Amino acid sequence: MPNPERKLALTNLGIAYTAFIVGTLCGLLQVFIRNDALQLPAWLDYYQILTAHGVLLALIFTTFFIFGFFQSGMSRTLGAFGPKVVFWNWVGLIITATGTVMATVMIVSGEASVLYTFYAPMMANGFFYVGLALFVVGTWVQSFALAGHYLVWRKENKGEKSPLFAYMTVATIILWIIACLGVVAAVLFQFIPWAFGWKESINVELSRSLFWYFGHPLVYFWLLPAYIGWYVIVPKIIGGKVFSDSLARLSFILFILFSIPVGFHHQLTEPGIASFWKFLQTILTFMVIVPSLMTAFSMFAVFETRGRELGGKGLFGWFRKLPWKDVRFTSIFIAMLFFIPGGAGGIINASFQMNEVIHNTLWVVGHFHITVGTPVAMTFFGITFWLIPFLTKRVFTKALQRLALIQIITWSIGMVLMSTAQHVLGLFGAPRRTAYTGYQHEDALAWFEGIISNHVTMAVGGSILFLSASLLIFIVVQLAWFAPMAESATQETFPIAESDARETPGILENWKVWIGVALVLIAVAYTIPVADMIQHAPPGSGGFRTW
Ligand code: HEM
Ligand SMILES: [Cu+2]
Repeated sequence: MPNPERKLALTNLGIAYTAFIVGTLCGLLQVFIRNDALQLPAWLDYYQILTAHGVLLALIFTTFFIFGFFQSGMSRTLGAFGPKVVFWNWVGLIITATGTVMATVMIVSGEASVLYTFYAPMMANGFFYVGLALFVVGTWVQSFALAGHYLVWRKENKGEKSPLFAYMTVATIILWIIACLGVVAAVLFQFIPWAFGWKESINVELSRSLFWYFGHPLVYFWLLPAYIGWYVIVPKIIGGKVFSDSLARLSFILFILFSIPVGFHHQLTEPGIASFWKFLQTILTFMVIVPSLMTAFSMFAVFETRGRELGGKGLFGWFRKLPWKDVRFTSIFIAMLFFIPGGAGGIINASFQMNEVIHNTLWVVGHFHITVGTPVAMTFFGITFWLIPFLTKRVFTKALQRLALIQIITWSIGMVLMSTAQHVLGLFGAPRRTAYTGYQHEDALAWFEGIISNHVTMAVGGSILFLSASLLIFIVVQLAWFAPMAESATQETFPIAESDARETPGILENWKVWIGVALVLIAVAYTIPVADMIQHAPPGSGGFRTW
């Protein structure tokens, strides 16, 4: 791979892992503060740390990692970038980084403790929102640069289907751009004028709905790149092939269609949205189970086929034949296992009535640590183990591989402890996003008398997690600067599985059709309720600083 792409991708990954270590340190502080084991100095606030944790991990770590992964994969599968593609990727990266710095400075200086969902009427310093806007615009520029590279390839290869990696990248980019329209509208037309004092009040309901129009597909923006790892990378690592090219492409299309018109499932307890629209969006939410199970099915089909090729006999003999010692595979396999309870929990969250039980409790925190915090994050770790050495032309040595295995195992143990405790505490009723847990009340104190739900489990889990995160950073630094140089850097160390696209229907790559269908679904799910929110808007709210 040419050096410009290597530099681009490494810069993105470097920023991602810087955000990662600071973000996980905040996580460590949180578990101790919540348990009253740590008192913060007067100049530091729990909600400031929690905002940093959410923004650094859920927005910054994920996004920078994803673009680094996309840039390297697009160059690997479609060929070297032209000078324009390289230039615009840099422009986008610099804008994204500028936005990141701006938002981070605001959080650190205590001007924006509004949590990563920045719900109105809490009001941060206007420059926090400007930072967010720049962040999104920068990702768009990088997205358009990658889409441009893809379009050039298609022009030069008329009639051919694009490589699966590139196809999936374009699908993810389309999802991201459509999703961001909501948050960009809210930030530009509502938050910025309001925070700078040009407008006195904000339509709270509308701002939250625009946020969640973005916030739900955001989780698919994290998940789809992980799925690229599952569909395209893992089969090659274990020596197999993509199970079905058309199934893989169809599942990505379905994710675009069913992940956007569903944001109301985060607002089920909010007044001001008629239950009919909540119900409609709940049904659309459940449609996403279809491509999710398609993904699970095809992954296990790949595993079983390969295990049998390697001589596995009987019902489960193939399972033992899989290359468990290869941490590039084991990491992602464990990530998939975490997604089973993660996905099941998601169905509970999205269910109209059951949401009532878990809404805003620690259950939700338990949920997203076994969805984005492990299946997505650990897939990214697994990709990091070969991607950084590929980019730096170094060797992922045996010693580092052993450390990586320890890292994966400790992350899993820490997460099982922390997330199970959070799920259980949430069922008892413990709220999320609070700096304290006891409320000086015996009922609340009784939550912590269980084996899992005591004060210690979450803190022990969180501490193991932070140790694991530090170990990961040690491995990343070794792979970036200190591991021995490879004698010959081959494309092979960037695993891309063979995928037979001959039978794949051409319509799956007709983006106009799918963007059209997505927009129709969005219009059906949102037009009337959003028009309602604007037409029958209450007086609106001024800004509040709750910290
Ligand atoms: C060392 C590892 C980690 C620890 C100890 C940790 C701990 C926590 C805790 C205790 C909370 C809940 C705080 C509260 O509601 O009061 C939380 C929230 C959160 N965590 Fe983590 N976490 C870790 C890693 C991650 C990772 C890797 C991600 C995502 C990639 C993540 C994403 C989030 C998000 C989005 C929130 C919600 C923030 C909010 O409510 O505004 N965490 N974390
Ligand atoms: Cu959602």
